[in-house]
Amino acid sequence: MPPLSQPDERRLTNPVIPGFHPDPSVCRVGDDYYLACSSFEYFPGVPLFHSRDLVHWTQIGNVLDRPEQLRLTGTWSSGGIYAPTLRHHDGRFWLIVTNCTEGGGNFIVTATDPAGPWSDPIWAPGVPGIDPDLAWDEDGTCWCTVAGVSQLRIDPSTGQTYGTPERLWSGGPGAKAPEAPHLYRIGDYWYLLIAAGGTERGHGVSIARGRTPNGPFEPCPDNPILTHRSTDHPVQNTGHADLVQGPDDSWWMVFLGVRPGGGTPGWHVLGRETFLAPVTWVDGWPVVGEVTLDLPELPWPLVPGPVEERRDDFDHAELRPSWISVRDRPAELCTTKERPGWLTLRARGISLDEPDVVFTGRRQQHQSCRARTLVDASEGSGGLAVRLDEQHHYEIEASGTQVRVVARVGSLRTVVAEQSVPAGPVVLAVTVADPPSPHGPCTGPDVVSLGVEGPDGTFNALATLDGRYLSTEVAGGFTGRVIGMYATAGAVHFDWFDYEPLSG
Ligand code: 6LW
Repeated sequence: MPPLSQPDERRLTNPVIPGFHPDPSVCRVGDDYYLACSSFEYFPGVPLFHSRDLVHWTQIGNVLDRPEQLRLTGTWSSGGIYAPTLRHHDGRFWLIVTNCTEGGGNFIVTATDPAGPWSDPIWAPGVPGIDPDLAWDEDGTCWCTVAGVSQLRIDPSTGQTYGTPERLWSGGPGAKAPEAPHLYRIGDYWYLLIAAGGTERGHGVSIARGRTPNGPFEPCPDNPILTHRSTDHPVQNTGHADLVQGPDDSWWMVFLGVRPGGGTPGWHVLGRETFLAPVTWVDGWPVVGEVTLDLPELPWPLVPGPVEERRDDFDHAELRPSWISVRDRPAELCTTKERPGWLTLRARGISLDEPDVVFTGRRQQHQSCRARTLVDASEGSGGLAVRLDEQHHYEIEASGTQVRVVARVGSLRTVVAEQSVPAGPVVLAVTVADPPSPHGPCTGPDVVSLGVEGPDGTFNALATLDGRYLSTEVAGGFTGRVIGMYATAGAVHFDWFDYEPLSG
């Protein structure tokens, strides 16, 4: 394959954490910043990032990486883990989060090192609903505020709640889904930051302030303080935010947004991503600066962290933290120990349509990219898939000396192309690229080509498919595309996996 130009990942660009990384919650401890996101039906759950400059974020682990912490049995797509709040208090990291799976609920985990290990869950059955927040007042009382927006007192070390939830704020007139509350003591006020308008094109961020953590709260006269509703801004659905101070103590906001592509109504395929915007204060209210794809120069030194190697050779016993599986990842079904230097997946179901498919992938983080993997399918069937959920995925699957491209869109499932390949390991490849010009109102956001590589590295596309069917606007839900390896029969071995960004 010819060499491809690589984008410079050290530029000051938004999103600061691209790909399906929604509901960011951030906290600062001295010179270090930590940020956690939602993870839904994927295991391990709650990716955790570290930064020293708010722009370059390195994933240092996953908060929920043991089955005792995270049971996703029976979880539907976009069920599971919603909207964590990450805080540092009294020398410990505290994370409160919701498992929306039946039998789940709200729970707290704690750690002294954010890279882990995190504790087993401390369940808080008295906390209703979703989007829990933790805030401590001056006398050490901890308040848990949830979507709605209501609040109750909690002992975070036991999960015990006191009293019944008190309604704090409806989010203002006409705003549906008041959610994602975060409560902060800033100067003389307690500020209640929320999202409102729903997590789609109407999304926004509003704020209110009061003299106590329990209100009464006075809404900001300029609410919503952030929204891109009814604009043609390239970043849409902006909302679900958290506030943080930069190294120079200036204020910043992390929030989720999407980058729709194609004609009308626009399709976003990477899920909800984490963005950064500057905040100033006017008359005791935060004012959110312009959201730009090229961030302004920062008044503090940049500290780029380690960047993940594009190739994973599967030479280590533990998988990188960016690898995620659907629902669970039992060692007997996903291991690098069986054939050293290879990842072995052992099938449990018979297709990617099943919610407990054995699939290990990474988020698609760039609007154009290429993924490749060397597969030995002599003992089974499996391959390389672009997955939005169990009903929306494209894959190229090898089985002995046959490869085929399968497309699943809603209730339709089609074998799009089939071809014989020589016996032995084969390189399967997927390229996501801009749709062909000219663009019209009906043009999709991108095209997904699936094929095999010849011995000289030439890419032979078996099929090129419209990317809109693997978008949130078609599939629904809260996640984004994940590209990865899977097994649908027997054992399938993967020697390496490459992911190359071809654009931002
Ligand atoms: C989350 C809610 C939201 O619980 O979407 O955009 C939900 N905001 O706050 C799922 O991520």
